[in-house]
Amino acid sequence: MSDVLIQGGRIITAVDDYVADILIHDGKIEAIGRSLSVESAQTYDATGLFVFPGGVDVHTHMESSQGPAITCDTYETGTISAAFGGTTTIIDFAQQEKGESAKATFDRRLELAEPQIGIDVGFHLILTDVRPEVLSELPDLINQDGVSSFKMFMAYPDILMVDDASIFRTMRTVGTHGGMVNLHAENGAVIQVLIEEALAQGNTSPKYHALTRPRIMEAEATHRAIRLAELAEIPVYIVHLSSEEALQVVVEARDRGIPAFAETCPHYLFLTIEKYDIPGFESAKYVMTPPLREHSCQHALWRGLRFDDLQIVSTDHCPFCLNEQPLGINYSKQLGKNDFSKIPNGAPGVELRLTLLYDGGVRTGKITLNRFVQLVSTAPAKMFGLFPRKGAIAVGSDADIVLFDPNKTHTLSAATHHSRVDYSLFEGREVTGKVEKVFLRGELIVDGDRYLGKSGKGQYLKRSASGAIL
Ligand code: DUC
Ligand code: ZN
Ligand code: ZN
Repeated sequence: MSDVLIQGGRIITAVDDYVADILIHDGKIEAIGRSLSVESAQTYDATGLFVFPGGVDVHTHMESSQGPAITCDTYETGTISAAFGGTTTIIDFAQQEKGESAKATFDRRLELAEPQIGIDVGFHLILTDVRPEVLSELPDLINQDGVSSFKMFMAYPDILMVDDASIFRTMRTVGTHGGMVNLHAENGAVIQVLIEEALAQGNTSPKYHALTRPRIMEAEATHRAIRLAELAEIPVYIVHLSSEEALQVVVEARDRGIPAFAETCPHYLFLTIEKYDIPGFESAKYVMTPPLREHSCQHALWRGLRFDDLQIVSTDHCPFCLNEQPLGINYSKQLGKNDFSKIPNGAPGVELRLTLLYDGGVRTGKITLNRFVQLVSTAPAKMFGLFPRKGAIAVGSDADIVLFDPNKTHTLSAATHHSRVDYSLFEGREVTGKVEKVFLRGELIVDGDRYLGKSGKGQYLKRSASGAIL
């Protein structure tokens, strides 16, 4: 592979902002300086563009089962979509089947993903069946396989939910080896009561998805998760935090010095609960968990992002088509046409994270440019054991680089995105700031509208157990 030289761009990292050239050799950043020149290098002019480290999205669900439903992006299409959005690393999920060993779960997922991925990929392991023999496998997964984070659900009884004892046992085991526990924090048992009550009253429309998942039940589970972690003396990471009340719990813990961390997602920052008032089944597009919240929560979330009470913006890309055709009913929200509790939970977004957060966060003055890079790249890489290989523009780091035009205005639409999903949460929204070129380990994989990457060229990332200390 020939050397690559990116000239004259404005390099923005989590802490820096300066104009310089970047020389790439063998997929790594070899040198950063003024007026670099290497005759044999393939040269790109980045004058007038921002140069970001590749995005790191630590929460995606590619070809992932949810009961009878399957997310509609394969590892191939999902990683292409991510690449167009300036994301060069995802951490996806390997979900344990009941009775399955943790190692078999990981092996099965890696085998499925590896030939397809166009960007680099790691896995969190979702534990659904915390038997003693499963716990005894976790140290090797952390230390040998590079799976250093484990997700559990406090929601979805009888399907995914694990009890507090299982969470606590996992925390103790994982903590001893420097791993991280991620929690979907909602009180699943109480939510189940509310769902049954709603259905018994004949309330079957998508809106009841939101009405049966109250903010204080997210806060209750968040509190429980953090207290369990406190007792186990390990850090804890709350996924897809959506509500002001849950955030208050995180803030309170952090103020006491507890290593509690959390992410939020663009849909909670830019969309509100009113979407469920759209008539008919169209509002099923917005059925994700937790649901969209009231506008007041958005103020709290932005404040959390600014003050580092929230550390990461991930997408929770979990796409299901609105329509049954062409992919089939199992890829579609139509599974819940007559019963909101059967609508597959999740929404797309892996392609939009950088542009949305730049347009709606940086350009509006809610966060700084450096904070933007911290939230979408550097902090996720640090939190999940990938830094400084990922999340940095520094000598020796992987040359995962995004050239971003801060002035280009474009309109978001399902007609132009690269996911297989048949809708966009942000259809018709005009945004300013666009990914122009994306390099993965020095190779140009996105050039404007052209995809130049290849399936299988992405690498599985063994992550270190560092985590947590940002
Ligand atoms: N939780 C997720 O993290 N993703 C999709 C659905 C859910 O409940
Ligand atoms: Zn979840
Ligand atoms: Zn998710």
